[in-house]
Amino acid sequence: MTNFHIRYGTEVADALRDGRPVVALESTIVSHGLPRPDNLRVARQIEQAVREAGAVPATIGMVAGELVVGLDDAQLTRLATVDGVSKLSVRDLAVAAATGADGATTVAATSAVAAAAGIGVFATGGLGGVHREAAQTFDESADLVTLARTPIAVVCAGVKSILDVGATLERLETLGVSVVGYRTRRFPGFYLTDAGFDLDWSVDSPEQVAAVLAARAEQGVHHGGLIVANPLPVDEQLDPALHDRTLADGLAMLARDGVTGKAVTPFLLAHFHSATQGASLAVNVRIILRNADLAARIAVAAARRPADAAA
Ligand code: PSU
Ligand code: MN
Repeated sequence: MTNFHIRYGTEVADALRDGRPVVALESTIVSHGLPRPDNLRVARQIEQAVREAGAVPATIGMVAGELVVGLDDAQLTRLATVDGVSKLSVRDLAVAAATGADGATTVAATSAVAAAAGIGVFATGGLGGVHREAAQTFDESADLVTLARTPIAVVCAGVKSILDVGATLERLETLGVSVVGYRTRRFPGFYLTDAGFDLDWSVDSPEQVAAVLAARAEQGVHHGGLIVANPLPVDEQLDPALHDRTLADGLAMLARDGVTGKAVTPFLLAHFHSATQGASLAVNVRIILRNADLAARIAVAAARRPADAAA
């Protein structure tokens, strides 16, 4: 390797140069969040959803130490199928590059890299947040502090219900991360439509999100992340009773097996996928496809505004 610069997929490089809409996508959901072999198929479907809504997908990840914005199909396949792909947060990016690792970027790392690449909109499933028991374990996702300093719109279905949602919303407020509901004033809980908390703000259209981004740019005030919380329709959520049972079992297994650190989130997601016989997987896929579609429509609306509104 000659240098550690970001590598761009050709299509993404062209779109960024021409000011066409681009949507960043994370790779941890592919390598660690979804089971094989569905993960690769879903990763391609997510990109397709972005394309169908008129934007260029830029899935971000690290291949043999190269930080890539816009993985090609061979690179995506590699991160979805080989063993030993590391889960990379922001703090891991340089170490992984210098040691030539294969790695998948979390919400935190994807946001940071996308913003550095000049991409203003990112679609994911659910953010990381404050874990239950965090008062003892101090387990709070780096997604939160990274979004505090990273100017990017993140379309997600709230934070996973495996977390302490109330504590996560409090931390987002402290950290100055904007949170708006998409056509709702209730914060979604990923698998569940409503996590039980009110939101101060709601937006009704991709154009309105683009207007928020434009207002940020024009006000000149430094802003970090803008969370656009896009809930599943009630009839598409995971059955709440099944959800509650599965979560209780998963948390007990976590304690029994002594799982800690960055293994916690993949462990709980895998438990949900197996314990619900794929019901949570189907919900997870619907969430991410809907978010990819909305993020692409936001990127299109932002690119249509006269100034560089996505900056
Ligand atoms: N949401 C999902 N699947 C995932 C994740 C989130 O539906 O795999 C990943 C994201 O990459 C997120 C990470 O940034 O989990 C959070 O991990 P942690 O709690 O260790 O920060
Ligand atoms: Mn953690």
